[in-house]
Amino acid sequence: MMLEPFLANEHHAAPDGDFLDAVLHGLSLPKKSLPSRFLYDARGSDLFEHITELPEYYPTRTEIGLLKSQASEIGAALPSRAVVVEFGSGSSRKTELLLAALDRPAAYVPIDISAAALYPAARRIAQSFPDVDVYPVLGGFHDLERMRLPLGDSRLVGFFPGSTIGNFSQLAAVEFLLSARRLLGPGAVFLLGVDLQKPLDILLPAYNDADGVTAAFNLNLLARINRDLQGTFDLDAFEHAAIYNERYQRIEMHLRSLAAQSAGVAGRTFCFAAGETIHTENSHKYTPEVFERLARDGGWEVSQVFVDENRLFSVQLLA
Ligand code: AVI
Repeated sequence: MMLEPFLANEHHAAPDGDFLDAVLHGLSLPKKSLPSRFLYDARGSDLFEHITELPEYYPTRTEIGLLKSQASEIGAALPSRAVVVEFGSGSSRKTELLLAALDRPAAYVPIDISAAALYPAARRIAQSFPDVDVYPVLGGFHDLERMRLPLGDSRLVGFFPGSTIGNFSQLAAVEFLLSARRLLGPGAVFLLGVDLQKPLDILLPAYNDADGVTAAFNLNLLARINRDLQGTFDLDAFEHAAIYNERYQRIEMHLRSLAAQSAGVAGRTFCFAAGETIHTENSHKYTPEVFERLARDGGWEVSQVFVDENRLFSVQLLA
């Protein structure tokens, strides 16, 4: 049954002013950078979906493989009659696998900032699982403090697949885990996808695929500035770059200026030296030990870790 939509912190639904402020600020910094959440407009979300199907991009298929092959172990580790709360639920593709693994799940609460993704996915889940009550929540997960889940004292299971936690700085990841702990309440458990460290010959192509889909995804940020903020970026004068930062143990995506040039945004002009970059995304890769410490700082203990046979990706159960 799909229940009436529940609106939480609507103001987090990325108003246009938010994008303009972030771009003007990020391009004024000594090291230019833009928040990765702006990669996901309608075109960016389509390109990301395409990325998840690329042969080089191992995380999605490995995580789906884990949720399928270890479904009975995962189901056995989670409570019966659970209420599943998914953060940044998007298309809810992996949710069906989790709900199918659970013993008589009671309800599903998808939380997403995009109404266009949230409601169709909520309707699909409600149809596929008629015994599960579905409460879609329109809101961002950056400010979980203000959310109140209308669920009484059910046993909650947080779900955050995809290794999106890797896109947060370690500080932001800890803050997110602490907020999730408060939102989900005592007795809750949290199932998260966490990408693992691995050799660079696997990692680098995953973020720089042969067909150039990741490059298009990254460059779409400049196209979006041109579209939405009267930008004048010459897209042919920038290239996609994905590098591994050893110190911070993360993939970084950048947009590199191929020449000395300038570009306008909403009437302001920004200058670029040849080779200068705009840093657009981090994707941290964890060892189980480092993630365990991070989880502890965020108020959780790792209780079980599910890993594929090639040790590419993990699904971590926190309690
Ligand atoms: C959404 N997130 C987990 C992806 C990642 O792997 O960090 C985003 C992405 N960026 C480039 N390719 C995929």
